[in-house]
Amino acid sequence: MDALRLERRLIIIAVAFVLTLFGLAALAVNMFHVGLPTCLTDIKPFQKGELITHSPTHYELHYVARMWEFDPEEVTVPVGSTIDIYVSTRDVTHGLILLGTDLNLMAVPGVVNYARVKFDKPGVHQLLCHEYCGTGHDRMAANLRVVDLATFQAKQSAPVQTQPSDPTYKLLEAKDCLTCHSIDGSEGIGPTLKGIYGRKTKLTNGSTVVADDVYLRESIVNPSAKITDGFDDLMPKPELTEQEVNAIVEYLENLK
Ligand code: HEC
Ligand SMILES: [Cu+2]
Repeated sequence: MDALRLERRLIIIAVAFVLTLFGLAALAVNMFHVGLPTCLTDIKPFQKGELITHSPTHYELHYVARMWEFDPEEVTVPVGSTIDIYVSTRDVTHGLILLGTDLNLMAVPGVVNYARVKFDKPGVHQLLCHEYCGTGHDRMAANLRVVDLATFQAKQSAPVQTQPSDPTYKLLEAKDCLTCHSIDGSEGIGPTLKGIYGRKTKLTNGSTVVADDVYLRESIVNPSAKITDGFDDLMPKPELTEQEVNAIVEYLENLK
């Protein structure tokens, strides 16, 4: 008889223990907003990154990891936003951590992982890969910016490329391009870069060219090859990597 009572007591203790654990987990989720990572097998992995606005303070963010970058690389949301973050990979397994938050998700081929993060303070969070994925692993980085509402609204209404936070804008500034070239249409030591893509440019040799990718690239890496009419051969040959030249050409194509 005693053994039976003891057994019953042990069972009650065990059940109480399990219920307490569930209770604590529920408390963590509801009171302390601890996000439990979920593996969503019913969503198909996506190929493109995207920020979807559900409301001014609720966003859905699709990150795609691949060797060796994240898409999107730059995301900006206002303070107070909640973001539902979904991650996919296009190739191998990557791991995403968002510095300054609890976000830590694996990007595993074939599945979508999910976590919800709320951003209460302004700042820049770096997204990094923590799963070694090849030689470019340590280059994998992206930024998630949390800005105050006024900054966010100003950014929404202006074209993205001319934002000082744009990495290529920063590059142009760092390489002194903007001391001779404006991006707002005003004249300087050099012609304005606003609307340059597809523009008909008269050259000092009397011919006219249409500024396409090839011309833009040449104007940047070999400034003296063709001189724009009305200007002097004053542009120094810049020191740029192939990647930087690509970024600038792409930037100029979008600088309407
Ligand atoms: C010291 C001034 C100066 C700096 C610095 C400078 N440029 Fe120039 N740039 C010029 C001048 C002057 C011209 C027009 C003469 C010519 O075609 O070389 C020009 C021409 C150009 C053109 C062709 C414009 C057209 O109308 O077809 C492009 C594109 C260009 N620059 C991009 C850049 C980029 C990108 C940088 C930074 C890496 C840069 N420039 C830095 C002075 C400058
Ligand atoms: Cu990676």
